[in-house]
Amino acid sequence: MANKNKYNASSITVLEGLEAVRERPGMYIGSTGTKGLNHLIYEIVDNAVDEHSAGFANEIWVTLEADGSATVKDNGRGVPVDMHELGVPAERIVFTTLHAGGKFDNNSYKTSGGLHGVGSSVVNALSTYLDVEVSRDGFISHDRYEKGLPVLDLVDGYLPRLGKTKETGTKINFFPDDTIFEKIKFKSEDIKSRLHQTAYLNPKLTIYYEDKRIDSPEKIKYSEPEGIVGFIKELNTKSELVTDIIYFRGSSENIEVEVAFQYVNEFHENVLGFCNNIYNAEGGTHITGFKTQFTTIMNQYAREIGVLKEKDSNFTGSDVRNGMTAVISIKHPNPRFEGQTKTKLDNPDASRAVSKVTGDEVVRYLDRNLETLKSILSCAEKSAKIRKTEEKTKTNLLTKQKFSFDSNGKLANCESRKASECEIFIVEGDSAGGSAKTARNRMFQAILPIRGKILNVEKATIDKVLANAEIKTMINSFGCGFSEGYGNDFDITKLRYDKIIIMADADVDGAHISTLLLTFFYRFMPELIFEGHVYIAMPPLYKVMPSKGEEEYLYDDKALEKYRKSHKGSFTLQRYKGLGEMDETQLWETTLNPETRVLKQVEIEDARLASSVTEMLMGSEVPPRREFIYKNAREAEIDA
Ligand code: TSJ
Repeated sequence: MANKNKYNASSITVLEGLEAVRERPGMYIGSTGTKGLNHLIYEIVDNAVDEHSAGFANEIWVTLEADGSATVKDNGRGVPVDMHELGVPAERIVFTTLHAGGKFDNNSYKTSGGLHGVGSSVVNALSTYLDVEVSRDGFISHDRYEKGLPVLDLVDGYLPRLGKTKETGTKINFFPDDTIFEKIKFKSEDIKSRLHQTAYLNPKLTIYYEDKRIDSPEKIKYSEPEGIVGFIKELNTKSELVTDIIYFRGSSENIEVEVAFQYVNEFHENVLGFCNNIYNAEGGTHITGFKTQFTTIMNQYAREIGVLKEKDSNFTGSDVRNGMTAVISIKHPNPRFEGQTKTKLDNPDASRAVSKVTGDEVVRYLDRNLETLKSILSCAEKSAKIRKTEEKTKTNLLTKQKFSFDSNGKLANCESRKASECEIFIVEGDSAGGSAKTARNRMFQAILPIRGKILNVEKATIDKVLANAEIKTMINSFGCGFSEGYGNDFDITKLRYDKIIIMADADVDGAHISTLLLTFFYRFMPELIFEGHVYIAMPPLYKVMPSKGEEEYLYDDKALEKYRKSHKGSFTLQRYKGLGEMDETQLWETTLNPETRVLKQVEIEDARLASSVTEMLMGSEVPPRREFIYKNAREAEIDA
């Protein structure tokens, strides 16, 4: 052992803790794919944001270094470096103890939520090295870890010092461990969008982003002094506005509540919840507190000004939110999360606090802004009207079309009735559908060919959606109904297939179809995505047949480039333009056979993204559309 300062009484537990992280990384960061990798940066940045929330840092620098490491720096007080329990500098507790924080920490709004906020020690455990520089008390103190363990000797009980300074702050540089992560290339688009979101949620914070991995480094300054009002502006940039942005804040039960919302001329709602700067994909008590209170208020107003008469029934919650874009951001001293992905806020006091502040402030605003009140109520009236006709349409459709299990015209069902082993492939085009029907294992694989482009459900009203032949067939094949703002008939326990696999060509049209299908699932059957039932088949782009050696399928241009570089000798290259070009054996090997195929499991962010870009994709401007699809169609993370 190189030195005696590295290990002491507490290091046994440290080793055990860090070993647990390295053995089961997914438990701590969600996955070992690109998403989990990016989480390392978010986790470190969240610490700097905490320092900002505590009132001490107003600038954060995030740099993706040319060598593949990441640097995060703030101008806060600097992590304490003085001796802590058992002769360890406090800084080492932060980086080696799971769930550190709280002990010597008087910041009451620690970001801790779900997979996030797991502690800098997790990042440390999953990095080949992590280097720390703390500027405080006049010195720059240095520390360094390898695979989570400290490698520097203390000097008279102090961390080694790199020099003197008048500044204060913390700087971390780390390199993700490539024996843990499938890939170690941070995804700039995801990181930028997360940093931008953080800037919206912290209007007094400036974040400097730089990507030095590319030839001409990209530098971006994220500063959003308008806060969540700016966030709403961005979310609504492409929409026709119906009201001004309504903004209010307040606090109750030691919880800070901040809300901004605006109505646009569209038939859906987009209500986003954040707790301590973390997005709550599954919503939670802050959202329900807002919704319940808002519905009550709007029904009271509607009766007061006579929009609803005595005999009329109340507006539903989704009526009064028809066209609403909202951001609800709360700061909670002790958040708890539940749900599939542990992103659903669970604290009952959050519901009460948001409800209280919303009750006071919305009434204060609308009493003074009658035009806005009328606009909102007219959105609600439109919604109620459509809802009532649609309720009829829906009952008609569903009663007329309760199909028996396999009487769906084009569905080639599988023989098994055990949902847990069954798969359904949604295949674009009749010819590919035909080949897939022959190639499949009919025991457990069903094929549903769909023709052309299914309806864009973001644009259509529900009766149009339900009248669409492809969509009707899908709903009936899956067997679990569907849910929409106007009622929920969805029952996931009735789902007939464990995997719903979208199979489309690896080209622009294919990407478009996938986007439309994801939008449909996201809007009408979101549980399918939440519970991980939706997949995208990743057919290969190429097959290489070397004069010596084994044939191989290659899934993107990068793989081909790599193959060209690493492969010596000649080879024949076959390029697949579409699924239709593969023979049955090839289709079986590359796309159908569970042993050899490549599938991407759809995550809720993919679907949200699909939903928000559908409009862009459907628009008439051709250039951005192509660019988007090309960029995203093949960047997908592949889970073999
Ligand atoms: F910058 C950064 F993102 F890399 C980063 C900053 C990473 C990590 C793991 C921590 C921090 C960080 C921590 N910035 N600022 C702090 N502040 C403290 O840890 C701190 C400082 C002073 C006191 C105090 O009570 O005097 C308490 C705390 C928690």
